[in-house]
Amino acid sequence: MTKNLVCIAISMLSTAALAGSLTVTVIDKEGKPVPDAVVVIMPANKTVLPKKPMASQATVAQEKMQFIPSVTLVPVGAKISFINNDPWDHHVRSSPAGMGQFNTTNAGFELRLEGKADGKPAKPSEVTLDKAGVLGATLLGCFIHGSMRGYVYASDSPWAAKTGLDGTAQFDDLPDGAAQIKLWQADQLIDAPNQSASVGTTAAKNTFQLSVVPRKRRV
Ligand SMILES: [Cu+2]
Repeated sequence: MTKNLVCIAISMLSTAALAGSLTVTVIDKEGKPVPDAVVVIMPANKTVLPKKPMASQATVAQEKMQFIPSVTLVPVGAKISFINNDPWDHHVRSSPAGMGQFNTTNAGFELRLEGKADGKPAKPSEVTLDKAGVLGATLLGCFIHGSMRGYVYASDSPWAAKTGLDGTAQFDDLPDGAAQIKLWQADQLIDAPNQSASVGTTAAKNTFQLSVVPRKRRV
């Protein structure tokens, strides 16, 4: 009986230590919510991991001259499958996003993706993001279709999320204590400075405001 009570007490304690919630809101220069921004939390306590880890595999489809999703968030070391669902070919290439444009000196990946034949499943091509320098944002483009733009963001912190349509990213089981918050958004050329948060019994809220209004995606 006593032993059981101790067990319950301990489990309540450990739940409390993991109950820190943090909401990060991203708004643009005009105060409107920004979806598809990547929020990375770096807690001072690195021993606690999320209950639901990020998937180490993701799929980026090419459909109607777009990368879907336009921003893919994965942990470093993840595998990405590229699937061409268009009937025409794509020639996907990558470049560190901070460079602003593609150039020939960077050693990104290149994938020739054949158009999907009628009635047949598209063949996926896989890339593993295990190279040094893959951390952060990678710009995806296409040699054939210059308008195609997409991003893959590789996070080395297990605590990372994309903002939803309401511009928020919600973290519910962060370890208590200090944390740094890093923001990345495709149209924000100069990264906003990191913010500090204090995760604890009261729900923490942080807001980032971009210095730009993100371009609307071509539909
Ligand atoms: Cu293309």
